[in-house]
Amino acid sequence: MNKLTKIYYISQGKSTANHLLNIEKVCRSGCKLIQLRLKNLPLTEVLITVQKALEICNKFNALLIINDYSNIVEQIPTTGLHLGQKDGKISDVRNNLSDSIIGGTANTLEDCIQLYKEGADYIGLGPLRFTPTKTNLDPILGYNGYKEIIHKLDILKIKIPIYAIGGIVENDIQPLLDMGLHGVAISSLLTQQTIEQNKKLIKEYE
Ligand code: TZP
Ligand code: MG
Repeated sequence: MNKLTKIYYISQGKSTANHLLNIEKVCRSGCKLIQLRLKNLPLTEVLITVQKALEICNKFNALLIINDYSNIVEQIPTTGLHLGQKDGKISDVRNNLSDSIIGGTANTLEDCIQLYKEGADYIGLGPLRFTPTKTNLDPILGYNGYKEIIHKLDILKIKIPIYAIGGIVENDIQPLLDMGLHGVAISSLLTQQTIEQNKKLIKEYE
């Protein structure tokens, strides 16, 4: 089965305990692709949280992708890695992470081409619209931004799974998939909805 499912959860929370509760809830809802996105925390707390997140994901047979910490992913080859634009090059870590899925963040066509050349397994392209979930948000793409970038990648014959990200609501999902996006990376919607609502949404895009 392709591990890169259409619905990709990006964790959020006021504390690491809250991140873990949200991850458990979204796993319980049937999501099989989870990113642990921790910011500005001491390494020991990150390590402990990664272990706990991994236990939850393993229990639900979901793939855990860790944002930022390539050293941790090296120690746990069953996890994947996501690198933001300022987090180093995928090509620099690829050799040590031959078994892991590695994704990168993009905001422009040029970013996508670069990530493709570096050997990314997927791209998170965004933001679709404003979202309070991420600080220092890149310029907003809107539907037209995605259409233009996907069209140009098509002309260049560059094929790579691309996830739309940023402020995504349920009504965006089908139009984005129809545009040629591989999937959607969502934080707030899945964090805020009930498990029942999430189950219905995730089942629809299995
Ligand atoms: N990168 C671009 S937007 C974003 C990230 C991590 C946050 C997406 O969260 P939400 O709550 O679905 O807008
Ligand atoms: Mg990052």
